[in-house]
Amino acid sequence: MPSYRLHYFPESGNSYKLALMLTLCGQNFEPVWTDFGGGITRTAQWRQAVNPMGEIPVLEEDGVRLTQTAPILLKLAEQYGRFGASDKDEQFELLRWLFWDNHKLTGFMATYRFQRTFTRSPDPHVLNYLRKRLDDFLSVLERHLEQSAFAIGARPTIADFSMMAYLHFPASETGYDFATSHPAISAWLGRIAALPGWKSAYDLLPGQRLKQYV
Ligand SMILES: N[C@@H](CCC(=O)N[C@@H](CS)C(=O)NCC(=O)O)C(=O)O
Repeated sequence: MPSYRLHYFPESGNSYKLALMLTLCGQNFEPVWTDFGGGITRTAQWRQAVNPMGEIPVLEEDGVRLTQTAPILLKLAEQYGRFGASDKDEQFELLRWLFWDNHKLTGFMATYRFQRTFTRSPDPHVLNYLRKRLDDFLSVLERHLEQSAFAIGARPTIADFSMMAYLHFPASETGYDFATSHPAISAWLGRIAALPGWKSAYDLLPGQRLKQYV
């Protein structure tokens, strides 16, 4: 069984994607809390030693450092035979939603939440722009989940874990109360939270938290 070390910070939905997948596959990992708020990931030393891309998360598998959640999730799904695609058509759908999530949903939600909640005085024009884009992306997801129980069909996959990671944080952080604004997304989040062994980000990722300004 491989040994895992996850470099993370608790508010990182990207870290949560990997922590959740490992947990649901029955794998333990050593949590390596990283001082993202203190700016360590911007230092040349950290980039040289941990991740030249300057990003969290980093997953060490038997000492090999892996980055970028989408290919890591695909690798874990294949390795453990869980939450992946069962044929070529499903694989295409999985990649389609993973790419969309990285570019649109996670990309904008992570930025919006960070600016809104964890920075001292966010620029209202920037927040407004991000929120408008997000409203559109969330409506795309809402329409899709009105027709489909999970991202690519009737069972949960890594595409769901990728897309739900930033949406499951408290409304006080995301600025969205999905139960009111997006009932299909809210019901889907509930279906994922009901999976055996599911835990929230703040249950899986311990340690010092970023200061919240809202
Ligand atoms: N596409 C990357 C995104 C990783 C990412 O953006 N991580 C954030 C923290 S959750 C980060 O390190 N951001 C630093 C920056 O954008 O400069 C992945 O899926 O791993």
